[in-house]
Formats: sequence, structure tokens, C-alpha cells
Amino acid sequence: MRGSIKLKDISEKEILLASGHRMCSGCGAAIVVKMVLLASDYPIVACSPTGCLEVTTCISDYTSWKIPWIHSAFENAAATIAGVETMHRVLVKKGKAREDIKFIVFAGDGGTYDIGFQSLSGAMERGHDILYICYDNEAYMNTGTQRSSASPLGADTSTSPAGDVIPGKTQHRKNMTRIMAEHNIPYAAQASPSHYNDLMKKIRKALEIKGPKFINILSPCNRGWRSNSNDAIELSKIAVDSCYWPLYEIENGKTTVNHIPKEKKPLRDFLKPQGRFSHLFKENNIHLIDQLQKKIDEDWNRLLQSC
Ligand SMILES: Cc1ncc(C[n+]2csc(CCOP(=O)(O)OP(=O)(O)O)c2C)c(N)n1
Ligand code: SF4
Repeated sequence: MRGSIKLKDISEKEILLASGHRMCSGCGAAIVVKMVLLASDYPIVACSPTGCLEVTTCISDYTSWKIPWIHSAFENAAATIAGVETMHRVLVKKGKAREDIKFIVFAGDGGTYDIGFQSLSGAMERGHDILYICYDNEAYMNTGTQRSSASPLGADTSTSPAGDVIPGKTQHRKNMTRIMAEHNIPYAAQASPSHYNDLMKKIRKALEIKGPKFINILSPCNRGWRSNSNDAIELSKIAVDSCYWPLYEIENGKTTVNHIPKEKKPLRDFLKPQGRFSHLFKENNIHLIDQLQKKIDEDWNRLLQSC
């Protein structure tokens, strides 16, 4: 299961998220889910709270998931999968279930950083053997791009609209990966679909570790980010190369940075192609780009020092 990821091997595997789902074309979340499912050789039981991924892959009596998959309420995907994992443990003890099944949550940032936070924190603290994946598109996309605590400073969202009153969101985003690591779980990491090898290796590694694991994966949303529909991979690459979205992992308290850009790109390169930031390039808001850049630089330096 561990070891190098060979494209040839992956290309021969069945994709366990069927086409015909209703995600927007070019949606980062769909790409992420496919990569995660391809990375695993174990049977998986998954759970998703309400959000874009859930509503688009489970329409009426039909589902795109070719694995057992549960839709839970917006606020409790972690509790749902924790319950399933507990039941599985009992069934294994009784000799009624195979042992090697893995349990995964796929949840948006709204369902993770905000409304599902207490159930996630609880499941992590109790030590369930689960992998929680946040596909972070930085807003509540399914209900019309409301700001979440993952939305960056200055983002124009429907509940932090850029205009004469405010210049987009007035707070910085929450550092959820760090917060999860502070639960002293054995594995917390950040990944990006632009670096599929790194992403899939992290999934494979996480699935081998017993106990609670958290992986935060940047998932561009062309609707909410107001970017081109074929930009998901390019944008997530610039996010990594500008250190906006550093690739790192924290394994039993030890931090490793997995990618140090040869040439650190300016944050502007990430902001410019996205309509949600277009107002920041106007003269009266330009100071916000400097503020954002300063925060990125500080966080990046702190991350390097923590290794
Ligand atoms: C308790 C509760 N509050 C609000 C909603 C309405 N709602 C459904 S999906 C959603 C947004 C989900 O956002 P996120 O988790 O970031 O996923 P995304 O849609 O961005 O993929 C909201 C607010 C709900 N279903 N349940
Ligand atoms: S609105 Fe965004 S997150 Fe939702 S399906 Fe479309 S691209 Fe994906």
C-alpha cells in the first residue's frame, strides 16, 4: 500500500466517483475526491455532510458513489463516521466484519471550520480511527458563496460583499490544519490537487496510521472564486508556489514541509485571476494585498521554524 505512486497503476484503477454527478465542470472538489479514492487500495466507507459535494453526488434515489457512503447533517459528519467506526470495531471483534475497512469524511470548509467543528473536535479527541478530509473552497458555496472562517481577508462573498462599506471579508482565515494538529492527533496535513503525488502519498500514509487523521485540501471553486472553469489546477499550483497554501504534514508532533518553492511567487499572482479579489487591485484597497502578503510571509516563516 505504501510506496511510490505510479501513474500507470492509477490509470488502470476504477474511479469510484461515477461521472454524471452534478458538480460544476472544473470543480476542484470533484478532482480531489477522485484522487483520494484512487490513492486507497482499502475498501472505504465515506460520509459527507450537506454541501456542494453531497447535493451533487446524491440526487433523489441515485448516487455517484461506488462505495458505501452516508449523507449526514451539515453539523455532524465526524460524529456519524465515528459511530460507524465504533460499530465496525464491535463487528470485527465478533468476527462479523473484515478488518481492513477505512472510514473517511469528505466535508467542505463550512462543515469543517464552522458548523461541524464541535463534532470534529470531539471525534479527534476521542481518538477514533478515521480520516477527515476537508475540501477547502473557502466559502459556503452550495448556498451561494457566503463567507466562512476559511475565507481569506478581502474575499468578496455574499455575506461580506465588497463595496463602499467593507472591502470584502474583514478577518483573516482560520488556521484549521494547525488547530487540528493541536488536538495531538497522530497525523495532520495540507495538500493540493496540483501536487497529486504529494496528495496521494499523504492519503496512503494517513490510511496506514491508526487513530484520527486530518487532511486539509485546497479545492478551487470557479463559481465562488469567479475564475475560469479550467483553472483549478493552475490556481492551486500558484497557491502552493506563493506559500498561500503550503504543503506540509505534522506526524506525531513533527512538522515536515513537503514543498519549498524554488522561487516564491507573489500572492498577487494567486489573487489576480479571481473575480472575488478584483476590488483589491483598486487604489483604495491595495493596502489589503500588502496586509495579506505580510500574513502569508509570517505564517510561512513560522512554519519553516517549526520544522
Ligand atoms: C444546520 C444547517 N444550517 C444550514 C444549512 C444550509 N446549508 C446547506 S449546504 C451549506 C453550505 C455548505 O458549505 P461548505 O461546507 O463550505 O461546502 P460547499 O458547499 O462549499 O461545498 C449550507 C449553509 C444546513 N443544511 N444545515
Ligand atoms: S459551486 Fe463551486 S464547489 Fe460547488 S460544485 Fe460548483 S465549482 Fe464545485
